[in-house]
Amino acid sequence: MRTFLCTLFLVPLSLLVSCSRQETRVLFGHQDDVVYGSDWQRLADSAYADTRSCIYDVTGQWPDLIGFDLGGIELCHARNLDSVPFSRMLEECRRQFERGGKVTLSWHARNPLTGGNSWDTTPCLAQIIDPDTDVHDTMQVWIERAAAFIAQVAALQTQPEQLIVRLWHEHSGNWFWWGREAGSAQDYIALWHWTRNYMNILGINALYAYSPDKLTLYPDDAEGAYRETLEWYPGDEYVDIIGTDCYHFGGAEGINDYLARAHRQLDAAARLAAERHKKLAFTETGNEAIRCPNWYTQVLLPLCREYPLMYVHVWRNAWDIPQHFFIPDSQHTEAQDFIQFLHKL
Ligand code: BMA
Repeated sequence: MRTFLCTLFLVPLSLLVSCSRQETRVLFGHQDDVVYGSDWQRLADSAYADTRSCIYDVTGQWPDLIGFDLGGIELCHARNLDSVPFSRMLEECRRQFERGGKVTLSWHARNPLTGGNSWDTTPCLAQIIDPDTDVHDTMQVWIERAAAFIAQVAALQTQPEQLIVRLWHEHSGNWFWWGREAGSAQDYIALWHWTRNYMNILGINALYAYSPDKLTLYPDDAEGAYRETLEWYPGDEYVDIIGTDCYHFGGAEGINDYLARAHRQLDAAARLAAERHKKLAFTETGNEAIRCPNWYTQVLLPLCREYPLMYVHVWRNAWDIPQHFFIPDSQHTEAQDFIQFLHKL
């Protein structure tokens, strides 16, 4: 009887513990996780009967979060800029939502003035937001096309808050046409509002993420980072998740530099998120080709533990670029470290 009572008492307790751990766990995301890896691809147009996953291959667990990019949707391309068919993306979003997972969408849109890619920094932002220009009309059509696809993804959700739409990311850098040097903060915010308002017109049910990258506009201290993060912030009604993108460069010698930049950016994002009652995320990070041993448990894990993150997301294991990968495959020397990292995250 005593054993029975103990068991009765213990079961709910253990359930409680496992529930709260689940709720507070930092989710881990990987770009294009289920459509290709460094040495495999599922890029045919047709839907596959089953799904392969980079994360599942190493850990036996499906990814919490998968990232996909919409670059190319603005021109009605059948595939995105990394050759992922949009039909397949939709199918994988459906499967991910049915497994209870989340999806994050980014958009490497082309330059609407030149037709060049996102990295064509020919200035166009001021014209885009001027309603009297042709570029504005082009952008309106592009936003409509992106929103129509996002609406299809959003409609596949099976649970609340499964879809995250990350608009106009890494604007604080100078590599995208919507970047900091392309126009004023007001121009950038106007583009954000326009895009987001159109998503509202379609009644899209999603969380919206704001994610600067390096912060170099003001003095290299905490206040400077916060000021820059705040100045381009689209506003409380437009944003649900405040994040930052920060990559590790340069192998083991780059650890200190990475940690310094990541702390400064995450501190600023965390402060703004706390003030505005928003969720916080490490929206992109990674060490390309995992060029230092135990990077996941020794560098990324302690960093993530310092912040109340909803998720941390790493970029793709490219099928098309050698050494452009961010999680190890099962044969890689860092596979065990990655598994440990996910257990402890
Ligand atoms: C970059 C690289 C590119 C890719 C782009 C969009 O960081 O991975 O090869 O085309 O993201 O996914």
